[in-house]
Amino acid sequence: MAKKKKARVQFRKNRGHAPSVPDLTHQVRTRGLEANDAPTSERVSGKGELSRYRTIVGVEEDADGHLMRAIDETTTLEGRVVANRGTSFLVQVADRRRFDCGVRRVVKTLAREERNVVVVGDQVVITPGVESQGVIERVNSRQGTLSRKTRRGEHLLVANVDQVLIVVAAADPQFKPNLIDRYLISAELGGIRPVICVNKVDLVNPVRLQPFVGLYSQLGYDMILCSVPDDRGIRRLRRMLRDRETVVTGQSGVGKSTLLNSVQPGLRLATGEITEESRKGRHTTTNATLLELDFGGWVVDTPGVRQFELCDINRDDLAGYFREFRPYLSSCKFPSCSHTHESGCRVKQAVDNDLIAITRYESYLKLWMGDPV
Ligand SMILES: Nc1nc2c(ncn2[C@@H]2O[C@H](COP(=O)(O)OP(=O)(O)O)[C@@H](O)[C@H]2O)c(=O)[nH]1
Ligand SMILES: [Mg+2]
Ligand SMILES: [Zn+2]
Repeated sequence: MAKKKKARVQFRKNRGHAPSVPDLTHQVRTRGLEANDAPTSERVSGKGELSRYRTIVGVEEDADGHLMRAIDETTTLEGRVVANRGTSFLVQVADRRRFDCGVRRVVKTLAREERNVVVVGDQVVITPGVESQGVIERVNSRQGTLSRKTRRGEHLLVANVDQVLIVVAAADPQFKPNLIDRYLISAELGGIRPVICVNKVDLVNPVRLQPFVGLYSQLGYDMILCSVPDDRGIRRLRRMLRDRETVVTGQSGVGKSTLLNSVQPGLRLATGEITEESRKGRHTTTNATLLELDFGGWVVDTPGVRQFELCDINRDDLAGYFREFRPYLSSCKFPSCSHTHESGCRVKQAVDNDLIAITRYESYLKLWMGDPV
């Protein structure tokens, strides 16, 4: 450990910018400390040397907090938080071993807010211990997150996801286009690409779905029609999940687990059980679980989160989340138009002229009034 300390003192003598921490630790490990002992001019012995040198010198300039944790790569492992166990986190490392990890106190201290210090999906660095125990030493910065608003603030459900698979059923439970719109807004809020999956198409006459497929495709959303018994859409679904990090969301009973099992039988997710508890909406666990796909990528199952709450969305901003409303929003007669009852409302005119689908406008009204869908 003394060695590491010395390295840090040496870094402070230098100036410049480091692109990232891993480069630093790599340097320390492969070249030892001699790189820092020599004066600048002597290190610049070629282009490669120059860039490598720069990699080292900037370390203290990065005020990100990350550098404060000079992590010894020889004793740590990179991993992914796959589940939250309440007081600890399950972390999977590259060789698929899993460790039950606590969180180093300094990580909590460096975190901006205590609620979301570590969340499922985080890329972390751990020190493995005995008997599959470990300690989370660092949480890498997050790319895409999905959160739920609660009275106590934002609660991150999952980090580092690229897309949301919105699953609805063509029937059983009843097809609800309004629910799709609600999920689409959640995805837009989180900055995550939505994909709409209509499952159980074997239960209806496909002609009935045509208007909805047409509508959402025209709006530019990716849509996929599936039926597990008919093996319809499954191959395409697999392609859409490959090498991506996908959150699967949708009402209970629409077939999320069944779909995932047919995409990858090895997952063996429990299906069909609509427990008394979930019927009554008494699910207390909102913890996401990450499942790794054999063909590349991850899917996130979010039990107990039947719909993302939207209580924090400002009514005035709501219309902007309906992408086809946007061209009309600035030309309503009243600048503060709510597009619900006003005269001279361009949005309502567009609905009358079939330029905006009535079902989408209905969704808007429901959300505007704060109705449950
Ligand atoms: N007819 C039909 N039934 C399905 C299909 N997919 C799932 N189911 C059934 O729907 C029920 C609920 O499925 P499940 O996967 O548990 O839904 P989840 O709650 O969304 O995970 C189960 O009885 C499944 O067998 C499908 O494509 N067609
Ligand atoms: Mg399920
Ligand atoms: Zn208006």
